Amino acid sequence: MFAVTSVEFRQKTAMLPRLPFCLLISLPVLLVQGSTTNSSKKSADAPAGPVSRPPPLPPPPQGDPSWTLGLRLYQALRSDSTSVNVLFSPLLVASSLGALGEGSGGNTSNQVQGLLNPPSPVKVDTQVPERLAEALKSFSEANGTSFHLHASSAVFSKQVPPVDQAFVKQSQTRFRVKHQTLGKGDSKADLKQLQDWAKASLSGLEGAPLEAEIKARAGALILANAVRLKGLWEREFSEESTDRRTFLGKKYTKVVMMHRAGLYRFHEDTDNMVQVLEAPLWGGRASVVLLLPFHVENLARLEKLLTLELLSKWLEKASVTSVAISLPKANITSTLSLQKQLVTLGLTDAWDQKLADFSGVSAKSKGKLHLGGVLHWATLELAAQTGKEDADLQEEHIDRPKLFYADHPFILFVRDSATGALLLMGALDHAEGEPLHDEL
Ligand SMILES: *[C@@H]1O[C@H](CO)[C@@H](O)[C@H](O)[C@H]1NC(C)=O
Ligand SMILES: *[C@@H]1O[C@H](CO)[C@@H](O)[C@H](O)[C@H]1NC(C)=O
Ligand SMILES: *[C@@H]1O[C@H](CO)[C@@H](O)[C@H](O)[C@H]1NC(C)=O
Ligand SMILES: CC(=O)N[C@H]1CO[C@H](CO)[C@@H](O)[C@@H]1O
Repeated sequence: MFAVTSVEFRQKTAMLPRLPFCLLISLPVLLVQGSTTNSSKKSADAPAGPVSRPPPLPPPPQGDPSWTLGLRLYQALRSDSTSVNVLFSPLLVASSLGALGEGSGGNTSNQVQGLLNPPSPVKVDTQVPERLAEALKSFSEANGTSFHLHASSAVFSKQVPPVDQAFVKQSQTRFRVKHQTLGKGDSKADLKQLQDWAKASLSGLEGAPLEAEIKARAGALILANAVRLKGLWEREFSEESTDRRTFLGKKYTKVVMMHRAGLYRFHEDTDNMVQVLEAPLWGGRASVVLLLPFHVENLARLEKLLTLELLSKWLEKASVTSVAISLPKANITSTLSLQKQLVTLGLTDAWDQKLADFSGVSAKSKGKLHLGGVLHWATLELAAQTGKEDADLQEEHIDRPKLFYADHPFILFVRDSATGALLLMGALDHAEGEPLHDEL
């Protein structure tokens, strides 16, 4: 039933002059293999399965606190041109800031609100805490179905006055932020404690090293988030581990590419020269959105274009299309200290012992309690697996697929289908692999 032929692929690929010649020859074969891998299994007796119709679109990014914060934070991080492979959870950062906001007053509180609401004129959405709590719940319920997720948030305190128990309880039940105490040791001991927490939160995985220094003075509050996700596709990709191709990132490297031809939400913005693809994860509770420039380039041009309006438009325009996808098998791992970026975005008073108002965290907070750090550990695994092998999926009728060949840097999002919230945002600029010396 698959209308995919090598001839069609050759015609397609021949129109892409940037692809090295060696890829032109072998790509069609692999894609066809990928698309036909056990497609016959379900075709005989499969009636209209539960996933036969495209599920309804999630709520758009505009107006969602995780997207509002996520996009601004992403752009602040990427304004540093040395940034490589950034990844973070806008939902977890927003929730931790939301918890802190509940413990703050005055200008500190206003500045936190400013991060979670659309900019000038700040229109405060009183539903922000509820929205965040609902999104956290939705993602946690998708764990084990659409992805394997490990996620923790904590507020560490260093030699602080007694902390209000109502704040502790509210942070934990609503925002899933646990209160932890940093020991009396020096900054080296603090760092060790934080890194051990991150490692345990990532279920034993060693995150990337933290570049920033941690100097927690007495009265410091440190927000920490750790997230590790492995997505499980609705439909499996094929991979041939011995078949290595070139990823044209910061450095050219040899990587394993995964392939699949199928029906996906897809949009091509020819003015901005970017392809937008949304691939559902198993069970339909979440999806991965990829933004890929038409040609090999670093992501700076695309990043300057990004606004919530444009993203919402792209996601809305994406329609079910035959697409032949190739993705690198890769991990994106990133450890971040977000102080500089949050200051740039307007969170200024919280860091200053004299200006910070954390009266909701402790009654005796004046002149002492302040924000000492916002740390973030994240890792995402891009692999070929699906959620369940014998999912009752309908056969797809693929016709002259568009090529989505991600052999160069792309931006990626993981969003929740029910609430539309943004669990992860990141960029793959460099894929680990054997370096290629004779650059093409
Ligand atoms: C809050 O910020 C405004 C504007 O920056 C400033 O005029 C005011 O004094 C601040 N209030 C407090 C309590 O610090
Ligand atoms: C997801 O499920 C795994 C395995 O059951 C569990 O270890 C992990 O803590 C869960 N993650 C979250 C965020 O609940
Ligand atoms: C990604 O990380 C996982 C877990 O550490 C590992 O098993 C896998 O081999 C890694 N994938 C790649 C492509 O390096
Ligand atoms: C290409 C391939 O893997 N084909 C397999 C599909 O599944 C049937 C049984 O369900 C196998 O017999 C085929 O070998």
